[in-house]
Amino acid sequence: MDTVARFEIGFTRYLSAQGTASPDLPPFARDPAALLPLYRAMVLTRQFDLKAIAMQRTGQIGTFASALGQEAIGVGVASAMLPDDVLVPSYRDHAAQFVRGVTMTESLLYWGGDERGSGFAAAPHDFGNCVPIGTQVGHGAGVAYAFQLRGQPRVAVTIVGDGGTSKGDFYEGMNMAGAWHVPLVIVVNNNQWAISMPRSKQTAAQTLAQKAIAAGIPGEQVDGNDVIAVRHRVGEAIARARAGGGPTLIEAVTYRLGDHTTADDASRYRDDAAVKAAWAQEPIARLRDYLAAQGAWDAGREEALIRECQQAVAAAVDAYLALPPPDTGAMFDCLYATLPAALEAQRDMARQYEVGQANQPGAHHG
Ligand SMILES: Cc1ncc(C[n+]2csc(CCOP(=O)(O)OP(=O)(O)O)c2C)c(N)n1
Ligand SMILES: [Mg+2]
Repeated sequence: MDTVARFEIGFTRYLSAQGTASPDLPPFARDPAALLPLYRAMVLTRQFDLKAIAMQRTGQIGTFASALGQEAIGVGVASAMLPDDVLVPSYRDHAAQFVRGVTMTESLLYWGGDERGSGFAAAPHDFGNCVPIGTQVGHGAGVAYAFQLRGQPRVAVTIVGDGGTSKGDFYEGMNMAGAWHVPLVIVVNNNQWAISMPRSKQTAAQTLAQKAIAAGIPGEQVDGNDVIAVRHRVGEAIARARAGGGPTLIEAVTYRLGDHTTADDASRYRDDAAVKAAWAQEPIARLRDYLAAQGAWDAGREEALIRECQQAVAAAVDAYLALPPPDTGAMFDCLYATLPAALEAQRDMARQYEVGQANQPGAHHG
């Protein structure tokens, strides 16, 4: 048999788990001071996650999906984008959203079940959170196709989970992006789990990056716990897409250190030892160690940063709690261009139960 094609999957890491850097750092990362905003964004996300989980536990928001351990993916991806690019996220991408200018208050509104949490003042073209697994890849391909048709030098960036790559939507979206040669970057957050389903049981493929090969587009892996690698490789893919070079798939290898969401208890299906081992790889400590070794960080600055982030989170929570409730009709407004009659009836009924509504059924003393 002759060989008609040959493929390879590359892997990029600059920052080791011990916080040492390889000598060939990309230009943006050569000045440690330039890495401080990335570090801050990761720390802020972690502080936000802690608070959001506490808020779910006390009934102030609904179910919440933490990004614990995966902060480098969101921060690396979003910091490689231009403001005019469009982020098409999953539900675990608030690290990326915050870098894009989405506020923590908007994120809390989303998790509080409020429609106002799906529109972002500072990133008006970015998509809202996508909960159906993998469908955002098709949305991203469509956005990128629109950019191509309009001749705009913009790039769509979508983030999908490892589990999402087992879905038809993923293959279909990626296939169209390849066939149309559109400016789309697909980032796979391979956090090793799709709720309780481990990566090993989701696919027989050796890497998730190689799924790109079938779509005729470049696929590669990066260490998803190395913010420098994520930012650099995603940046290269974005630059290529912007220049007309078509889509790329980047698999960022990381680990979901927390539960799937606040509705999950991961201790029921996974080993403490594996989680402990994964903590030794996590993204924030390695960048902190690197910055400290460069003389760009110390305990005093760490303490001040944590305090500053906690204050920013607290202010966002205050703003969230102070907002008057949305209009009762709002939850129906964004569903259809024209609301079907059955939902119209539900909306009318919901209005009758509005707090403060004089003719509320059950408001006998009104
Ligand atoms: C179409 C669809 N099927 C099933 C679900 C239920 N579900 C929610 S999260 C999840 C696992 C997703 O895993 P992964 O893509 O790896 O993302 P992660 O949660 O790890 O970020 C599933 C199956 C869903 N939301 N959408
Ligand atoms: Mg996953």
